[in-house]
Amino acid sequence: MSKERLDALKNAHDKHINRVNTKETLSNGIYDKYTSPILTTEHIPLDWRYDLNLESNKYMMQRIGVNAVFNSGAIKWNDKYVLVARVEGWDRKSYFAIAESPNGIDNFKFWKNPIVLPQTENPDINVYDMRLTQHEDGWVYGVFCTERKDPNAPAGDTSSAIAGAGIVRTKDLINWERLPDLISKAGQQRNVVLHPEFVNGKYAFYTRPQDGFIEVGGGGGIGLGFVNFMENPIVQNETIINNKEYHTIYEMKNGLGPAPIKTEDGWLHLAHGVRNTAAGLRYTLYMFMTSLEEISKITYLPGGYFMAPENEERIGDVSNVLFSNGWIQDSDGTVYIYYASSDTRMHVATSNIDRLIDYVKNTPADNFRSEESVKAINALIFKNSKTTSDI
Ligand code: M1P
Repeated sequence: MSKERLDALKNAHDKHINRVNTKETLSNGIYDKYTSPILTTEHIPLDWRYDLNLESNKYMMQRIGVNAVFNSGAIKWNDKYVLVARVEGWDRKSYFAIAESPNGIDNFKFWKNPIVLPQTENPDINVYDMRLTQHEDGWVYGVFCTERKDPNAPAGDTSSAIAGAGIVRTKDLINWERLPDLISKAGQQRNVVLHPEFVNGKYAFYTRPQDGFIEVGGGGGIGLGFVNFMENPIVQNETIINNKEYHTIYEMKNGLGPAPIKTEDGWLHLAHGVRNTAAGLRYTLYMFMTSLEEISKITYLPGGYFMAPENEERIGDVSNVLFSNGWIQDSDGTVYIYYASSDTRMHVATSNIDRLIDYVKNTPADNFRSEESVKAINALIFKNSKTTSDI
């Protein structure tokens, strides 16, 4: 009986990880989405979850469960599309695990073991959302959120936590060296990302200072600060470069996604914006571009969201959420945008550098009032009336 069950589990798992993913038809022209998620709990190897010995597991029951696979860093490595996924167990603890695909779209398979993350003197309680940066200093850095119980929480408060930025680096994605956590003036930090180049000889970090664990409070916005030495990462001159703003898709908070991509026109950024609704927080993705000469200067900021949860993406552990902390630019200009839906599963969308530059440059900016939005539509209708006669 359990032998049959084991065979059935193996078959189902093989089918799942070898499933072909196809492009959805008729996209919005900005990017293409795909019909299937690329990483789910079903992708987790059976030997991470089951005791495969029929004697010690006569019912072939799952011994260790996985609740969700989401928010993944991404890198092209040895010709493979590699994700450092956030895997969350039934016990609520997240950890990192690497999955790779030959084409970036499907056939993602986890490496043999999850990453064993070295610890600092103050061990992490929970870790998540690693951003990978291939830095010009020769290292691949992983910057992630490390969460620990708030030592000042009143007795009986068993939820208050402090979020900070943990840092690791590697040259092979196998051996990870832990560096000290980022030190900044903000009470808490999440969504911290390392810029891939030195700026005036310093490391540049995008930050998201916040007063509380969920609420950014009086702070917030995407910040930029500088660090002299990664071995002693103290952020200096942290300033906000992209603030939260009333009546936008990032009214309540925002945070940078993956490390930016360098183009001839500027640095392309992908970020998430959060607004409140009667049904809770809604997370969507947006883009902006910064100047090559002055990376703190935003040169283009399209209005509204770039990507929002659709159909089944809307539903999950934390519904109505899209979150991205990984993308890959290929040598032919293709950009693989890896995003998670509703803190539950991973997806891919594809675009290319030219399309994304066109998007950030030519999408009307948010002018913060309905009347202005109508003006933008009417300007487009007018332009079309002059240029198109046969639609
Ligand atoms: O639940 C949605 C997201 O919430 C957090 O993002 P932020 O710090 O911007 O609110 C993160 O915990 C992220 O992992 C999660 O997907």
